[in-house]
Formats: sequence, structure tokens, C-alpha cells
Amino acid sequence: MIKFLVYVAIILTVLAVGYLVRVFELASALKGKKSEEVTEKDNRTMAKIMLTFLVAFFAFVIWQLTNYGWRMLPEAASVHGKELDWLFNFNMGILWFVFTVTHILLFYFAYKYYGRAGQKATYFPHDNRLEMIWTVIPAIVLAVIVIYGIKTWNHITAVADPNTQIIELYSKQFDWTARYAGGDNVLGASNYKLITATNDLGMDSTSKEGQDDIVVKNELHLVVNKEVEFKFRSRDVIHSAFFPHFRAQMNTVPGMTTMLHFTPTITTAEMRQKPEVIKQWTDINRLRKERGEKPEEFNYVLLCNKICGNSHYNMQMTIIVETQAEYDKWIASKKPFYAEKGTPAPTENKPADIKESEDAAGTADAARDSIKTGNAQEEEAAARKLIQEKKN
Ligand SMILES: [Cu+2]
Repeated sequence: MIKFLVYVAIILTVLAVGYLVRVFELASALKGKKSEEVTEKDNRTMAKIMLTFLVAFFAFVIWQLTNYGWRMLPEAASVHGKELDWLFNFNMGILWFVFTVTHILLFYFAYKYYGRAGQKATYFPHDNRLEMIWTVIPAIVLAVIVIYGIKTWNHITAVADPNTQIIELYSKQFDWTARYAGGDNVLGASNYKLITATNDLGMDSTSKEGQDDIVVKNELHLVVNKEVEFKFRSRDVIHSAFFPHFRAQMNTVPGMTTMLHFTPTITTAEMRQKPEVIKQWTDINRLRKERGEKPEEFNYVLLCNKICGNSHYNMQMTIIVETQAEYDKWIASKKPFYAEKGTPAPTENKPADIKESEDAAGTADAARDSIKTGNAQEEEAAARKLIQEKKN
């Protein structure tokens, strides 16, 4: 009903404007004026509006920056993040300078040289010097931006150090799962066809390297000042692993492994002590209190940055950056996947989305039923048989 009334209101407004214009035209005709004729007075009014807009626009921008500028992301917490921020600020500085100068000139000149009766504009068809200036200067500036950009890009995407810690991040609708490579720092093999109720990531139990792999949900732990290389996989659709505080992002694509590496430089505890973070979180907790919610502390987050479905907003994981000693203590409390999954969960708990993705993976219905036995070994054996049958 409200929708219908809104439509009616819109139609009536359009009609009313139409009639007002008509009335205005008739009134002008009665006064003996041509309504389409622009007078000097009209031009002068327009000139004043131009000047007002110039002042109001910049005042609004300054107001926004002072009111909301401090709510932006805190200082970059990774090595390349600092480089990226520098590049971003460098670009923004140039953009701001050019934007401000050209807009002041644009609106000020529109004000100063408004059309007056009997005044004619100067005919100015070409000037070589001017052409040179506005070609050469932007060319130099763009060259500097591109060279700095490509240098930074090459640095960020360079091959990771061989000793880099390897972590797999597995995305599906709608959560993240992390797999730590264990003592050998090599991830075990996996195959989507091995996905069962008890084997979310499709890990291959015959893989030697996989025996010490540790699977964790909810929390991702990283060591400060230690480079980490992520290997991303996706089960269903394209997701995007977004680490805003580390200025890093990578798509996760079904059927392929994507990679990204960075070195965290600030621990979670240190970040919580930064003045800008304290200021932001004092304000966030003030708002939370007003809504009757419990206060929260700053945490790094991994988000999904692709609108991947109806619970996309909920697809996030807390990241904890800590010292080596703290990390060692945490990882020691985790058991390898195979040690932990000694007693497989009942298959009835298998979520609907896994069943669907198995269909998408081309697994036959009847064969799939045979896989769900509730025993990890049996399930995997059945899945293996199926892969073999498909191959033949
Ligand atoms: Cu997603």
C-alpha cells in the first residue's frame, strides 16, 4: 500500500512540475517576455550560485574530513601495507592538488566572467606553449605514479621466501577454515571429490605431508614480523579474502589455488594501544552501550569482499597477531586433523550446502549415499572408488 502511495506521489509531483512550468511560460508571455531568453540578471544570479557552490562544496569536504576522517583504517600493520599506504597518499596528494586548483579556477572564472550584454569572448583557437604545458606535466606526473606503482606491485607480488610459513585458507558459503601446514610446513594434498561430512576440506589421508596438518576455524593466529604465505581455495563460488588492516586482498576461486603473502608488523596487543585505535574503539563502545550491547576490543579481521550470497556479511574470521612464544603456545594446544578426527561425527549433521556442492561436483546421488557411513576411513575409501570409476 505504501509503495502504491509513493508511486502516486511521484506521478503527481511530475504532473505538478509540468503545470508549474506551463504557468510560468504563460505568465512570461503575458508580460511580453520570451521565457527562453536569458537576461543579464539571470547570468549574475547564476554567477553567484557558482561562487556559493565553490565555497559550500569545499566547506562540506573539510567538515566531512574533520568529523569522519579519524574513523578510517588505522596504520597499516604489514610491511607492504606501509608501502601501499605511502603510494595511496602520494596519489591522493596529487589528485587533491589538481582537483582543488582546477575547481577553484572553474567556479571562480564562471563567477568572474558571467555573460554581460555587449561583451564578447576572446577568440583563442590554439597556443603551442599551453599545449606543451598540459601535455608534458601530466605525462611526467603519470610516469612517476606508474613507476612507483609498478615497483611497489613487484615488491608485493615477488616470490615469497622459501622459509615462509604456509597457511591454507579455505572459503565456502559462509565461513573460512584455516589449515596450518604443521612441522614440515608443507600442506597435504586435497581433492574436492574427497569432501565428506567429516572431511570438510577434502584432505587426502594418503598424503604424507598432510598427516601433521592442523585445521582451525574462527581464529587465525599469525606471528609478528614473520612472513606468511596464504594459499586460497574455494568450494562453491568466488569469494575474496580481504585483510583490511594488512592492506591485502585476494580472490578465492573454485578449481584453482590463489596465493598471497605478507608480513604482519604489529601485534594485536600493540595495535590496541595505538591512540587512533583507542579513539575509534572508545566511540564504537559508546555506540554499543547506547544499544545495550557489550563493549568489544579491537581485533584484526579477515573478511569476504565478494557479495557471495545471503550470509556474505557474516563471513569473517578474527586474526590474532602475536609473538612467537604466544603462537607456539597456541599451536601446541591444537591437534593435527587426523589425530583429532579419530572419532568421526555422525553424517546426519552434514549441512545442506555440502550436499549441494557435491551435486555440483558431479557426484552421483546413489554413490554419494554410499559415502555417508559416518566413518572417516570408509567415507574416504568410497570417495576414492568413485574418483577411480569416473576416471575409467
Ligand atoms: Cu564470501
